Amino acid sequence: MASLRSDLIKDRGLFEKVAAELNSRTHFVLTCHVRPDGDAIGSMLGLGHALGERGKDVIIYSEDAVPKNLEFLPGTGDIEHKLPETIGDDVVLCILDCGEPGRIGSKSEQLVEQASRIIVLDHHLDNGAFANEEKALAYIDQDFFATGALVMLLLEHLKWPVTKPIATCLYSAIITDTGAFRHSNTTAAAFEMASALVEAGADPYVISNHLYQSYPERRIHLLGLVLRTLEVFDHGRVAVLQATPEMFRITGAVPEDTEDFVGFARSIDTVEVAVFVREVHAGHVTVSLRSKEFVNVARIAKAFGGGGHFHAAGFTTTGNTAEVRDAILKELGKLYGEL
Ligand SMILES: [Mn+2]
Repeated sequence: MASLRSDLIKDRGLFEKVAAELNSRTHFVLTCHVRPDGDAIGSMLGLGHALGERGKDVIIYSEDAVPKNLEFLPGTGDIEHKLPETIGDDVVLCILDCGEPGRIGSKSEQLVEQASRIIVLDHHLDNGAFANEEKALAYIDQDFFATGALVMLLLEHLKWPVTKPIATCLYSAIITDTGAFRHSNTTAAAFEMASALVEAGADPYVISNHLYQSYPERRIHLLGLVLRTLEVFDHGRVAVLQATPEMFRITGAVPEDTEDFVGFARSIDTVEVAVFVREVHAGHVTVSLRSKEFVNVARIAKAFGGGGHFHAAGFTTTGNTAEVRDAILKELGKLYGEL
């Protein structure tokens, strides 16, 4: 039986070109998008370990710090957060989980200019940012559930061994981007590849404990206060949670502590649209929006200058939490009527 995962490669020619470059070149700079997540860090480190084990010279660069719950991934201590003036001659720049140079951060122009070759491995919507860049090979396919999966297929194609550190990084990438196999992108191939990574040494229990069971206590104190703000509208179709500056002050929590709070609003059976309104400093509000089926929350976010995907979007604005909540409900009514 053909492997489910080899069916994922649609552009064999491009895929093989990318693999050949990884194989033949010796100097690499690996990077990913700002505010990196498990797929960005996991795919970058997974590829970094593999290249390093082939004796290649690898710099791993992320403008932003590694989130606390990802610090366990092998190699995070070697990630550079400052870039030297020049990255050297004949360097291949590999951009992972990011198809837009601007999303690398403030050093994107320097990196793109100084690289002699650019490899883009990504699964976000391709806006053609590298289409006219002659030195770029951009393998971008939205049907991939994680960039880490694309990295794994390249390593298999090259017959490079998937060691335990590589397996740990790539498994974490897949877990993160499939929402631990709960998102709509979860396929049989995702399970097949995760299974192969567990065989190669990834420990699902240890990794899940790091990813989902290692929060600071203050997060749960903040969550307690936030859950008490729950309001539902439109016969339970819309749920809103809020965090005020006072809640952050009382609990000592920081913005990162609110990761996926919107998921608690979304988890109500009747809910179609979930809203989390976060005001860390008075007057500055960040909003997370989620939907389950038919509401395109990116349209709502766009009305406030933000963006995102159909089922997950967000924006920042000014005002207090109550004002912003009212404005969102009004916009939702304008776009969809009563849900
Ligand atoms: Mn990703």
